[in-house]
Amino acid sequence: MWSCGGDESSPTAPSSSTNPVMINIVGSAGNQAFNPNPVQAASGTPLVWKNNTTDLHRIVMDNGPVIGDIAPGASSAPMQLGAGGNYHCTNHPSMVGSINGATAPTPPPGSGDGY
Ligand SMILES: [Cu+2]
Repeated sequence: MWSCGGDESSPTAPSSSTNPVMINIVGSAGNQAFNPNPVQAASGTPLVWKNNTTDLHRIVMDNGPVIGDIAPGASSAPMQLGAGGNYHCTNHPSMVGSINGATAPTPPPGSGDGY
């Protein structure tokens, strides 16, 4: 449920007209919970996570920046994350993904939900 009016199409992009790169959340376990994974995005390209599952996910970069809580069916705000890096979900520790990595990360051992 949205708390305020539907103006999601209003342009808020800064100087460039770079379209965001979408990362779909398609599961709640493992490195195949994200698609594509790894995602390829040029430095400075905004990234948007879209939650296609029925679970709440909290996406956090491994090096600190918090993408935020993403409700089922919702999308994150566009995030510019420099050159990229790995990220994970704090609600589901086996959910791991990469921006601009060569391969998808390996879920940490003992992180529960295998797939
Ligand atoms: Cu999650």
